[in-house]
Amino acid sequence: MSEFNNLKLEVADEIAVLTISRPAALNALNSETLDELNVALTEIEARDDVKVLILTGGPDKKDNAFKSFVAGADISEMVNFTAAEARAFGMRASVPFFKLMNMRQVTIAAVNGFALGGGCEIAMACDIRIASENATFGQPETGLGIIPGFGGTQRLARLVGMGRAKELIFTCDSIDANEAYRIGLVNKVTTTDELMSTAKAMAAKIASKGSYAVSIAKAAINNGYDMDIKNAVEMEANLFGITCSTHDKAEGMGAFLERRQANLTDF
Ligand code: CO8
Repeated sequence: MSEFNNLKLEVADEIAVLTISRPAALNALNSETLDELNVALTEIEARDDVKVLILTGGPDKKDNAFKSFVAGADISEMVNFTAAEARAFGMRASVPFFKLMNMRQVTIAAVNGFALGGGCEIAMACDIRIASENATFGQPETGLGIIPGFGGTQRLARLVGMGRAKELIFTCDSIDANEAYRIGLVNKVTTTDELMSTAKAMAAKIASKGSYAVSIAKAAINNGYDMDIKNAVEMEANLFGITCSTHDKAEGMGAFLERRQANLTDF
C-alpha cells in the first residue's frame, strides 16, 4: 500500500479502517487529501482481504479528542479559486466519492464529531452512516456564498427528501446525531466510546455474508435507483442470474438443505 500524509489505513479481520487525519484543520479535505483518498480507495478495492471499509476522522491537534469527522472542504485552499479551479476541485472530489459509492466493498462512515459541508457529503457517499452522539451534520455552504459542491445538493435530497434537504441547505442549520437519525441521514447512533466497535460489529456481520453477493446487491441498488422500475427490476433479474452461477449459490443453498454452516468464498 502507498504511504499517505493525510490518511491512515489499518486492515484486520477483513475490515479496513481508513482514517482521514489532518489534525491542524479538523480533517478538512484539501486537494492532497482528495488525491490520497483516490489512491487509497483504488488500492483497497483491489484487495481480496478487505470486505468492508470503515471511513472515519482522526483526532484533533489540541486535545487529541475525536472532535471532527471532516469539517468540510479546505476553506483556505478554496478562498482564491477561480470558477475553473473550483469546478476542477469539485470534479477531483467526485472521483473518490464515486469510488466510495460504487466500489465492490461496502463502505461505512463512522462519524465522530463535525460532518460539515464536504464532511457531510463524503459521509453521504458511503453506503451506511453510523454517528456517535457528538456528531454534528450540516451544509453551511450558502453562508459562505457557495453551494454544496461535492454532491451535497444531490445526495442529501436522495437520502432525506427534497424538502428537508432544501431546509438544511438554505438555512445552514446544523443537526445533531439524533435528528440526523430521525430524518434518515444516519443508520444508527452510538455513544462516542462505542462508535468504532459498533461500526466494526456491523462490518463483521456484512463480511460474514456472501461477499460477492453483497457487492452485486450493492450494484443492483445503486444502478437501479435512478432507473424506471421496469428496467430496474429487469436489471435486478440479470444480476440475480449472475449470482445463481456462483460457487457461493451452490454452497449457500446446499448448506441450508444439508443443515450445515455454509462456507461462502466468492468475492
Ligand atoms: N477548512 C480549513 N480549515 C478548517 C476548516 C475548513 N473547513 N474547519 C476548521 N478548520 C481549521 C480552523 O481554521 C482552525 O485552524 P487554526 O487552529 O490554524 O486557526 C482549526 O481547524 C480548528 O478550527 P476552529 O478553531 O474553528 O475550531 P472550533 O472548535 O472553534 O470550531 C468548527 C469548529 C465549528 C467546525 C469551525 O472550525 C468551522 O466552522 N469550520 C468550518 C466549517 C465549514 O464551514 N465547513 C464547510 C466548508 S465549505 C465546503 O465544505 C464545501 C464543499 C464543497 C466544495 C466544492 C468545491 C467545488
